[in-house]
Amino acid sequence: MEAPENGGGPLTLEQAASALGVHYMTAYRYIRIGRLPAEYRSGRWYVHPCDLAKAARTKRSRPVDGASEGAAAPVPGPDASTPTVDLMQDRLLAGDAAGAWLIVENALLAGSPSDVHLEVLAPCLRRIGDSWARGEISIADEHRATALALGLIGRLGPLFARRGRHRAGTVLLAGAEGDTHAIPLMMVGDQLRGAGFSVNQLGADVPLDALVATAAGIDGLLAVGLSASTAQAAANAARAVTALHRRLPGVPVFLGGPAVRSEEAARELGADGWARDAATAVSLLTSLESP
Ligand code: B12
Repeated sequence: MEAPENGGGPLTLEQAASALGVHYMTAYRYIRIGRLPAEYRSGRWYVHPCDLAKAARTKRSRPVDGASEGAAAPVPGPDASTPTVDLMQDRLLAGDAAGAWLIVENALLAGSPSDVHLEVLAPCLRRIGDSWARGEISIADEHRATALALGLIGRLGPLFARRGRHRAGTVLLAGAEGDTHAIPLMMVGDQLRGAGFSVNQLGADVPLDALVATAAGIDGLLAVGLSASTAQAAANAARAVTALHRRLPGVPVFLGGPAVRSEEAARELGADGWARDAATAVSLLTSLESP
């Protein structure tokens, strides 16, 4: 990185880009995704020289906009605290839809849409939920971030479209009655579709009678997947499992979600199986096809 010649005062975007050795549009993207702190005054961006070193270090060790820097940022492991997850958390909490989408685009250069779900958005949302639970952010902050994450997941959805052979049978997905958490189901549904399953997605908070009636009306129902994020939802899911087994014997019912922590816990609630995340859910459903 070249030392900027401006006497230590704030740098224009062009000066900052030149000091970093990148195109000014790249520097602008660094600002949008929170990698380069900057101030917007009278229609121009200004960067403090002491913030340049941080952006330059990140550029060498883990490029965020791989398209312009040669290599894409590696997609982090599950729940890892990495620059990608940090940056996404920062942009979600700032309510910056464009900046958050840039991070998604960059992560897609290094990994699949499934990686973006499981290794960027899911850990980020969990961290945001934990911050709220610790009282570090307000419920409004959490809601803003969640609304933005829902938009990102919606934009990623078509990328899971599967060309070629589709698998036989339909998987019915639903949130347990009283459970308003829809994102886990969206991720599981998209990933099952990506693996070639037909998915009938009912979303969050499905009343028990409506769930059973819908399941009974599906030709070639392969399995039902229920999600539970709270203890009350897990109790309601157990009732749903019993009702589904009674009405549709032979159709397996799977459980997942943060309130069902293990295979053992799922079995205790009457379920036929459990998956810790959407990728494992795909393996579970796939195993039904190949005895
Ligand atoms: C976003 C969010 C909300 C949003 C949901 C918006 C929406 N449209 O989805 C809103 C604001 C509505 C909300 C409400 C509440 N929430 Co909330 N929420 C969250 C948060 C921050 C993120 C959830 C999420 O999307 N996670 C990311 C997903 C992808 O991860 P996941 O849920 O683990 O899902 C994966 C696996 O579990 C698995 N999986 C999930 N379902 C299934 C199903 C099947 C069949 C299979 C096979 C696999 C599977 O695959 C998924 C993808 O890999 C979490 C924090 C957290 N730790 O998760 C809290 C969290 C879940 N909420 C919590 C709480 C307490 C609440 C409220 C009670 C708060 C309140 N006092 O009002 C209410 C509950 C209302 C209700 N009756 O349901 C707690 C739950 C604690 C508990 N176990 O009881 C959490 C953990 C926050 C915390 N740290 O305390 N919440």
